[in-house]
Amino acid sequence: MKEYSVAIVGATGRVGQEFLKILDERNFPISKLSLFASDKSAGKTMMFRGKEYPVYETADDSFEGIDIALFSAGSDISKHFAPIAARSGAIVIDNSAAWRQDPAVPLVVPEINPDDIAWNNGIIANPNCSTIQMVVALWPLHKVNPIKRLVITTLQAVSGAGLPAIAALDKETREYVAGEPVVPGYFPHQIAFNPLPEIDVFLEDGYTKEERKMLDETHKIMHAPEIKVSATCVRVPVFACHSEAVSIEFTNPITPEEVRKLLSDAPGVVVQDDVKNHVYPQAVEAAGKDPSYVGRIRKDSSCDNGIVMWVVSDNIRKGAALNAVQIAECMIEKGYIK
Ligand code: L14
Repeated sequence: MKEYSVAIVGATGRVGQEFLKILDERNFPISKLSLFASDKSAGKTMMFRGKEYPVYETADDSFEGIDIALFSAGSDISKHFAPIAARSGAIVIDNSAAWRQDPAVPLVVPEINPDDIAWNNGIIANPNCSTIQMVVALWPLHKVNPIKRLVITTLQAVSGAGLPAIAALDKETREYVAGEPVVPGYFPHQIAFNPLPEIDVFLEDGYTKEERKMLDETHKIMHAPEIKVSATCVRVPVFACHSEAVSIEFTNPITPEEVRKLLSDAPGVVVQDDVKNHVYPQAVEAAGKDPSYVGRIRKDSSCDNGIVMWVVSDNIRKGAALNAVQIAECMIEKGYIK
């Protein structure tokens, strides 16, 4: 099997760490691995397949000879380095929001729109975590019964905001349990025992940018700009996995049984729906796993042709590192990476 020279930009971050784990788990064919991060993390080392790798500061000349560059280091880094990497011949798969709405950049979930990869110019965008886990479960339904409207509430883990946010929830929880004053360690307010309806920046219309991404990215991935979307994205004191309540209005009637059947056959989706036995997706069970789990599938009592469901997935895996690695695998399979 052909092997590839792979670079990870943002290797020491939460998603970077998961990249290493997933590349190993999936036996990704790597001839050479290069790890990059900010100057703060340069000089550290990371283990991969039993070998120690140095972490270098990302620089303009970091990408010579690289076939695949997996980016997860924030939008500013991606804006600067992704075009440089692409120009030097690498395929960039970028986890940031920097390129997702660029008309020249495909935004891909392999279970949904793998064919969009074909028109890439060297950069492929990986969607937002909350959007990915939702659309893998919406697509099989939308294909048979077009979706008209979505109303979503997300409950998002602190891991999405990275290692300092994980440390903050841990620290604040210890302070609370010790009866000490809880000092906010990362978010604008205390996150321990306190949901915050604020993820990413606020926009003019009162929505946050995270909420806006769920609208824009759903449209682009599913090629369905007509779907109306309203989201409320909430940070909750949970370490891993985003949970989402999703209300879906369809064009035609649909029953919970049909939804269960369609989702049972859908790639990347696992139905966990047996409420009599208290079976439904839970963050603590989905952590570290690949699928998007769906349960609490029921008729929406507030409209015709409506379904409500509960969707849980590991935001660092399907929501970030896993989806990006699946894009790379898909590109290898289709022969897009020389
Ligand atoms: O657009 O939970 O990829 O703070 C990455 C961080 C989404 C939100 C993105 C978080 C963001 C996420």
